[in-house]
Amino acid sequence: MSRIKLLIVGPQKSGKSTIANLLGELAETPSETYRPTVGCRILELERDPPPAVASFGKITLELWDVSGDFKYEKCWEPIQRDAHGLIFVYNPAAPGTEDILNQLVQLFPKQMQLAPKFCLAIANHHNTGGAIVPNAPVPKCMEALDKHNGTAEDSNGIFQSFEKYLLKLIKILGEQ
Ligand SMILES: Nc1nc2c(ncn2[C@@H]2O[C@H](COP(=O)(O)OP(=O)(O)O)[C@@H](O)[C@H]2O)c(=O)[nH]1
Ligand SMILES: [Mg+2]
Repeated sequence: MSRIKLLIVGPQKSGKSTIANLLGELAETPSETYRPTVGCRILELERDPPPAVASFGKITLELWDVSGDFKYEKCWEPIQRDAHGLIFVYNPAAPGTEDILNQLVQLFPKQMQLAPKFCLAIANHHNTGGAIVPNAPVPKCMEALDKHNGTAEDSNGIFQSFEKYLLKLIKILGEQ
């Protein structure tokens, strides 16, 4: 049995909890009402290992859905302990997104000494009513990361990108 701890971080209202619920199979569609996450929420799910890394044994995935509100900044260091990967969720059209991402990059992967290969960036354009904006500029600090472009409405797309990222992560962790 292996345990993998992943943090989901990003600006407020970018869709972190929506995507965490989707990946954790708690909800298939976004909720109508916005409920800000208080501090952090942990979702735990069990997975069979991908066939390519069967030696890894059963996997317990911990998804830590971290509030993007800077009033919880003091909690971020303990939250980061023993995390294996990081998923950024951001809404490219929301004002101030790039500035907040720049700060979060310093406070999370840099602080945790996590290389870009351990990170995934999900650009969630949910304010467009589900339409994907293919040419939205990618914030500079997200350029080196694996990326997914889409909203929770395209749950298959999110699952595919997540599985690809997870497989890569498991392979790297298996080699360490
Ligand atoms: N339609 C749609 N709404 C979304 C999506 N992601 C987030 N939302 C809505 O945007 C608001 C904020 O989402 P939430 O996941 O709570 O953001 P968080 O603050 O980053 O955790 C909520 O009202 C969600 O229902 C999405 O992919 N599609
Ligand atoms: Mg939330």
